[in-house]
Amino acid sequence: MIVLYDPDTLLHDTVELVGAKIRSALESPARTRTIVEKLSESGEHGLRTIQSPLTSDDPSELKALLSIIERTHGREYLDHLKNAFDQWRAEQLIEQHENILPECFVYPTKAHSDPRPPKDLFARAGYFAFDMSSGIMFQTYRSVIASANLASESVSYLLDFKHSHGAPSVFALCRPPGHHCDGNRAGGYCYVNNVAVCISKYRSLSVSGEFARIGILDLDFHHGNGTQELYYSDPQVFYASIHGEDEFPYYTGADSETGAGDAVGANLNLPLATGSDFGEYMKKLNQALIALRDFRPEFLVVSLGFDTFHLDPLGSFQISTEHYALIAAGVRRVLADLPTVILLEGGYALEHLGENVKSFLEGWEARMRE
Ligand code: OKP
Ligand code: ZN
Repeated sequence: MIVLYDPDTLLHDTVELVGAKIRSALESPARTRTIVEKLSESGEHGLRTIQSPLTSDDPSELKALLSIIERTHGREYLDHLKNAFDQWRAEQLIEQHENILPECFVYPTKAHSDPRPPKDLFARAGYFAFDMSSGIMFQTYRSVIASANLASESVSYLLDFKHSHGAPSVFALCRPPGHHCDGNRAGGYCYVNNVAVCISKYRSLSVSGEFARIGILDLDFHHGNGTQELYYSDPQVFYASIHGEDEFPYYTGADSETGAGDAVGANLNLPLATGSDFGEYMKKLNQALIALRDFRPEFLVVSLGFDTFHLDPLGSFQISTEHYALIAAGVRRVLADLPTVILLEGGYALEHLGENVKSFLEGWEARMRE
């Protein structure tokens, strides 16, 4: 399988709050570094390095990517991601090596439901975020753009390979991840929704365009609240997620959330009790796969998190390295002829992340050779 990587995704390196302490964020450049190292040493996966449009000589590449991202994210939000750090520097609120963390968040009031962006820089950091796991440092924007570009490029690769035999698939080593953010809010280490980038790109390139039926399978330990929100009323997009029950992001992910309007029935949440084992996980996975197959999508995006691993610091399922091959083969068995883009989301057990990714890719490809 083709694996896409961009060294610019290593630049973002921020902090998070744990208790009352500020620590290096678990979502770190070392995650991608260890995966790339593992995949290069085995050599059997087609690792390709992509150049971010921010470092390209051709300005039309950046313009094209931004126009895809802007189908999901507001201009003002994107400008905030791009400029907030420099604005804080100009006002001497922060040192070059420091990080912006939001503090005051928008919350429901009886007076109004949709407040305008505030002028105050501290307030703006909170307006454009829903939690404190979305720090902004001086190179955050470069990684966010590189990550979104990998998502976008994965769709180009996929469509180029459509004539090759069997259903093509591409794996993008996105970082930062994307499934927690919606159009105007960062959170849960996410800034731009890479799944949405794939979908917009697919709609812009494919023959079926806006009429394409698209499936999303979210296998990260955490519910993809951002992705769910973006497609909640979209009857062309089916979102299925297996995630830890009552875990972060806490306010979404219940099985009662089934979609809105014409899209009722196109959202499937399968919360799973913390501590669940592989057998319990596979029951939910098969439910998700059958629902996706019955939706008859022509294109699939997998949000792939490895924080379902038994040693993950942020997850609590009992899944081991060998299980990832079985999970991948299971997906491939039920959704056999679907062109698929796989996007990296979470996974924080650094010492095992590389081998877990390898196991997944081996399971995926073994199934393809049958
Ligand atoms: C992102 B993804 C430590 C708590 C971290 C955020 C979890 C984000 C998970 N301060 N809270 O879905 O893997
Ligand atoms: Zn996660």
